[in-house]
Amino acid sequence: MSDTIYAPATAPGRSAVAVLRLSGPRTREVLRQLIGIMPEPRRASLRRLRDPATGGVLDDGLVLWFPGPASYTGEDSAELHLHGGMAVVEGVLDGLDRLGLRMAEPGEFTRRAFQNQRMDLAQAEAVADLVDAETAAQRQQALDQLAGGLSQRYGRWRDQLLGALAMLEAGIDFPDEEVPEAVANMARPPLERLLVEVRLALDDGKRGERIRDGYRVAVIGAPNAGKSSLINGLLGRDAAIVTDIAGTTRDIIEAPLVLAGFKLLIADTAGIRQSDDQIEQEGVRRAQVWAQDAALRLWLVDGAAASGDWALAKDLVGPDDVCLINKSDLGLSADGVAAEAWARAHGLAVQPVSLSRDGADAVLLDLTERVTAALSGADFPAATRRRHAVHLSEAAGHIERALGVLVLGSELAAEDARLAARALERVTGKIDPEDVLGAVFSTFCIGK
Ligand SMILES: Nc1nc2c(ncn2[C@@H]2O[C@H](COP(=O)(O)OP(=O)(O)O)[C@@H](O)[C@H]2O)c(=O)[nH]1
Ligand SMILES: [Mg+2]
Repeated sequence: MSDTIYAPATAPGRSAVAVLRLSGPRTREVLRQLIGIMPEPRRASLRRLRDPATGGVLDDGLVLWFPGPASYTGEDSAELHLHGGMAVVEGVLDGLDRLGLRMAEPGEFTRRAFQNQRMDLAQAEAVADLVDAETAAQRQQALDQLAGGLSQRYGRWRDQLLGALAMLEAGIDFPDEEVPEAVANMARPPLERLLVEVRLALDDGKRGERIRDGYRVAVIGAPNAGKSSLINGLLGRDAAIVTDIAGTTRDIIEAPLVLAGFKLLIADTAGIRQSDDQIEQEGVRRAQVWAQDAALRLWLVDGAAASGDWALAKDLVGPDDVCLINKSDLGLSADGVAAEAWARAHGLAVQPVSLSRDGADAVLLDLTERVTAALSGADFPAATRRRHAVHLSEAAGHIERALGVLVLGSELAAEDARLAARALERVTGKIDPEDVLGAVFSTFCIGK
């Protein structure tokens, strides 16, 4: 049986109200010692809390009593809504400690909810995501995941897989005559359909992860193209140093930006060029890595230059990226002409700007459209964390192998179908070992 835990559920520090939570078999007894007569279940009751040792008054507050199993954790639990002064909260925490209760680990309330089957692992992750949500899109995704949006998708795939598996297992039971072949032929179409569906879901541009973690936009280009000017224009503040000295920005400056309810992470990077300076070389290397991982690259070119520097960063961009030909106020020179021709030939969108004349506003509008198009979608995303995507592509691999060995007999294919089902089940935590659960719940805050 589990012990009884407690933790503040609100942020530490002075506040109007602070909430403490308790969960475990001793909750009822401890409440009685603090407040005397038990309140009605699930109704807020105003009570005087007293120190069980001295009888001294600790606070007047609202007490909520949630008898298990119909509670968040599935156990007997309670909430104390106290005045948010530090001495009040400290006093009650001390009292709970002296009564022999234990301070909860991060995520322990939700972990108990998971263990008592009040929610699955994907829903537990959604609780953490909701607590961390900073944008409307993050909030919506976390709420949908909490309501079962992700779990239902994986549950449906698993059911389809188990249907095919049942056919394969029937084939194993009839090892002679034409039956195995007939069975194998029956199992093929559902497995093929499932594989197509899973591959499609995986190929969604990491929509769910990018909503949760931020849509990463790398600003790249040769030194002096205007990268730092663009960052400052997009953020509306001086986040990066702008000078006419090439090589000023050496480390990556990452800044969050919210557009149309989506979180973006914009990075100012070191200008791409050959350099003997070790620090600058490292900066260029980091810029390249960041640019490769980004969802979108904004490639800046000094269009008024005629140095050939425009070509320094061209190997980092792809057809879905944007080429910004900067300094249009100075007129177009050889670099601008060459970059524009190259960019058009390679499928990039090309936009002339003058960042010293409010050019960032047009870029902001374009970014808003791009992030909305990239991250909106009808279905709940297949993965909102790397963990989900890893298990899903594992499942796809097994389904593919099952299809490949189908001609050799049902038995081999059944084994792979089973492994695919396992991989899907890991997402909702049906079969996860302790260490995986530990990794998930340790990222929670105390009191959740
Ligand atoms: N004339 C003109 N100068 C610009 C424009 N944008 C940036 N600059 C100047 O170009 C220089 C380099 O800009 P910066 O943003 O530091 O470039 P970075 O090295 O790519 O980060 C600075 O002196 C800026 O003031 C522009 O649109 N027109
Ligand atoms: Mg710079």
